[in-house]
This record gives sequence, C-alpha cells and structure tokens, in this order.
Amino acid sequence: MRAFITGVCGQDGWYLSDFLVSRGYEVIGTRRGNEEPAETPPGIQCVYGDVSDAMCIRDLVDKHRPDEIYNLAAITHVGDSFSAMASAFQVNAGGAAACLDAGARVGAKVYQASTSELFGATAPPQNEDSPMQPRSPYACAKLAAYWLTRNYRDRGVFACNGILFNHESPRRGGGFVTQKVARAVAAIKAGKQDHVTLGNLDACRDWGHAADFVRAMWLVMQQDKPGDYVVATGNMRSIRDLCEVAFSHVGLNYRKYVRSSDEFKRPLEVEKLCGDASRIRALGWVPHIGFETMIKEMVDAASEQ
Ligand code: G4F
Repeated sequence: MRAFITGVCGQDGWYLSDFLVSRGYEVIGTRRGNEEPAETPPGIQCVYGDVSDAMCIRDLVDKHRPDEIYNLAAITHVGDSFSAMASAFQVNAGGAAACLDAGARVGAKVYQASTSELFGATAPPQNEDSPMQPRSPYACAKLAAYWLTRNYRDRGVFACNGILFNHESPRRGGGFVTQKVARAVAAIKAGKQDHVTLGNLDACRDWGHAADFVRAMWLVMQQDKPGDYVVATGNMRSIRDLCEVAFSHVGLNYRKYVRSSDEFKRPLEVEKLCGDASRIRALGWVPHIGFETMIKEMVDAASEQ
C-alpha cells in the first residue's frame, strides 16, 4: 500500500508516517520549503509540496498514485487565524479541495483532518450529529473542508472526515497551550524563567495523545464504507488542570507561576470541548495514553532539551 501525507513534518504527520511505515506502507509526504524542523520522518520519501497550490498536489498525486491520501497540512493555530484569515482559507479549505480533486482523479481514498473546533459554541458532549457552530476563521475554513469532503463522498469518492479533538505529544508546536506550559515548567524548574503568561485559564479541552489518534485516522480508512468519525478521549480538563498536572510533576505549585493576560485571549473563544467517540470506539479504537501520562511525558521531554 502507498500513502500520501500532506504536512508530513507536523506532529500528526510524524506519528502517522511512523505508524504506516511500521505496517509496511510506502509513504510519500509533502512539506513546504521553509518548514521547521529541518529533519523529516524516517523511512519515508519527503517531497516539496504546498496544498494551497492545487496543480502541485495534482501533479504529485498523478505521479505517485497513492492508495490513500491523508490531508494533514493546515494552518493549525486557531488564535493566529484571526489575523491570517485569507491564508487560513487558502490552506485549510483550498488544501482539502486540492487533495479531494487529486484523489478523485486516481481513485485514492482521502482522509480529511477535520477538528472539534467545528463544534465551536455547541455544548459538550459533541458527536458526529452535534450542530457545527465554528468560532474562528480557522474553524470556518475547516468547516468548508468538512463539507467538501462530504460532497465528494456523495459523488462516489471514498472520502472521510476524522473529527479529532485536541491531541498532543512532545512533538507539539510551542504555540499550543500544552507545549507552552510544558516548556515553561521546564524553564522555571531550571531557573531560566520566573513565570508564564497564558490567556483564558477556564477553557476546557478533551486532550488525547497524537500516537493514539493517528491509529484512528488509519482505521477510518480501512472500513468498507467511508464516513465521518469523532476521535476523542471523552475526558475534559481545564487549562488550570493542565497547569496543576504539569507544575506538580516537578514539585511546583502552578498558582505561583501562572499569569493570565488579554494578550493571549482570543476575540472569540471555544469554551468547552469534550467528545463522544462511540462511533469509532465501536470499530475497536481505544486511546491508551492518559492525560497525566502525556503531560508528564511532555514536561520530561522539554526538560531534556
Ligand atoms: O492549545 P490551543 O492553542 O489549541 P486549540 O485552540 O484548542 O486548537 C487545537 O486543537 C484543535 C482541535 O480541537 C485543532 F483543530 C487545532 O488545530 C489545534 O490543534 O488552545 C487550547 C485552549 C484554548 O481555549 C485557548 O484559548 O487553551 C487556551 N489558552 C489559554 N492560554 C491558550 C493560552 N492557548 C494558547 N495557544 N496559548 C495560551 O497562552
């Protein structure tokens, strides 16, 4: 089997390519020219490719003829999307269109990285039937991509939405709250920093581990029929809970070190996300790595850097 992964050097691309290579897949992955980190996942073929350039994606897919396409490339930072609306749409909606079009031409299955941000203002628990009320340019663009995926499916393409709730790991980018906290804990413990400033401490998320979630991506692509699946742990924690777990792991009381500032608050916030993943659990998917274990792993990894 041959898989084509866009955005292969991101957290999810890395874990997914590892998983697929371990299952004997040949993996071709795209990255943009100027992307960090400079290293690429082992055992794959990495090529230059920008999902906002539909012809580029079409040519690559025509050339490599994958069985499965995983569209993971995106502008992923929700907060940043408020000041980068056009590129959020170009990449997050346009990129999905490019992958669906390219996949349809060669008869490949297409996985679209959808997100719990689609639910936005809808109260938890959220499942595949919950109303979608996006609250950011990021989520509006992802909603367009979600519907394009469904439209292609209605046209006969094997196209799936994985509606993933937050998922983290030591490979998470430093702009996301879990990694920001993990790195701050490591720096404070080492005496290199005396506090960390965050935004909304009351927001709640359903955080899982990226290694568990990429197995779900693959699983939805192995079904007889294409569909949409929520992927989540079903446990919700606040930013304060996250701080408590991360700081207490190194023997510190977060209340002494965490500040909140409007600078890191968003013009519109998604207050509470917690997924009901019954549909994918019925296929046998279970998350193995719990919240505490994951946050401690991230703090330990940040401390070793
Ligand atoms: O870590 P975050 O930036 O992740 P967010 O916005 O939930 O989005 C992530 O998960 C989505 C899946 O649900 C993905 F679609 C998306 O691409 C991304 O991977 O923020 C989590 C929460 C927010 O409520 C935010 O307001 O943490 C709050 N927060 C509080 N202080 C902060 C901070 N977020 C960031 N990034 N930085 C802060 O200082």
